[in-house]
Amino acid sequence: MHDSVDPTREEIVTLQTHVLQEKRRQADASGTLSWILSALSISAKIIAAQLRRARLENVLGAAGAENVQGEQQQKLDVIANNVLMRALGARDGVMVLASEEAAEPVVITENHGQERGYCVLFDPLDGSSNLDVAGGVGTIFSVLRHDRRSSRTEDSVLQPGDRQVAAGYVFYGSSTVLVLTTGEGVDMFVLDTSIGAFIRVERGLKIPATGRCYSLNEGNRQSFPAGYRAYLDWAQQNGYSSRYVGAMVADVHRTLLQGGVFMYPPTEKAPQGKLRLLYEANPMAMIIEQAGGQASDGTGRILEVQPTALHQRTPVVLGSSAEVARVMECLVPSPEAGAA
Ligand code: AHM
Ligand code: MG
Repeated sequence: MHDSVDPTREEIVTLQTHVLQEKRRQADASGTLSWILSALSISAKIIAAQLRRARLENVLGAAGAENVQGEQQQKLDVIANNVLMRALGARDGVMVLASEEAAEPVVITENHGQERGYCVLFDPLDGSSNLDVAGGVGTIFSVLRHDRRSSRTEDSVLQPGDRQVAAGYVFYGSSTVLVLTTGEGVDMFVLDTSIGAFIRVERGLKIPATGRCYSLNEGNRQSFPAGYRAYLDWAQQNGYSSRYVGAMVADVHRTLLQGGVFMYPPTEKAPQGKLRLLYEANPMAMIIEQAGGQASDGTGRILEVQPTALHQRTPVVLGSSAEVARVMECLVPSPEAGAA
């Protein structure tokens, strides 16, 4: 007999439905977080549409200004940033927005006493140097509950990553994929452009425990600390593959699905690495940990780092548990290994 699947068991769940279901599960939810996630979803759809038409509408290339990190802003960095600022800035309960593209946090609601405010931090268009070659790029976001103990409203963004209430990214690749955690596992959605909705394609996503692949900018090898060079020697002697897109979202997405380790080590030019703690490393670390992997800054958990500045950088080592552990062994040799 033909082994048919009962269609009533094959739910169709959009991101919107998913967020409503989550809200119902978290009995105390005011609905504010749902509104924020819906603003992020709308932003992702607008940005995805803009990206597809970028070459046709001549919005590729530099915007002519540098951002606060001294990097050339692409026109699409500015467009994506404006979309997110508009979509999120209008939502009730958003206290502070912070972006890679803005020097300071933007205070939306100057009301320190408000009960249920949130801070949303984002990198509007990560990997934007890939845009001119139609490469993969992404949006990364982190949501924190507003900390009423902070001395100024804007300082509330300076919380360790383990206080994130939601985090995720949107990968604009051959399809547009949104990966989300609200602290109870990781779910994945794909944009169905024919109906304009993100459809859930994976629940409780788990990263493979191992993966024979490393991902980092090997062109910087000469200036990596010795431990990273030792790891690369070990990986190459053991038949590992190398994969590097140069857009964190694309590299982390592949690592999440296929296993392996993604790294951005310290270099001579960038002694703290290149990636930003609050809106790149923290949200990715939460996703990876929620999927059963590990995320380290080379000494300890990224999510435990107490931030001191909005745009501070951190080294990043994240991915499959066994692979991160292997890198850590090379970075912090065990006393026995040293004695041998
Ligand atoms: P961006 O946020 O300005 O685009 O920079 C971050 C990007 C990451 O996506 C990627 O992992 C890294 O920079 C690549 O840097 P490099 O070219 O030094 O390898
Ligand atoms: Mg970035």
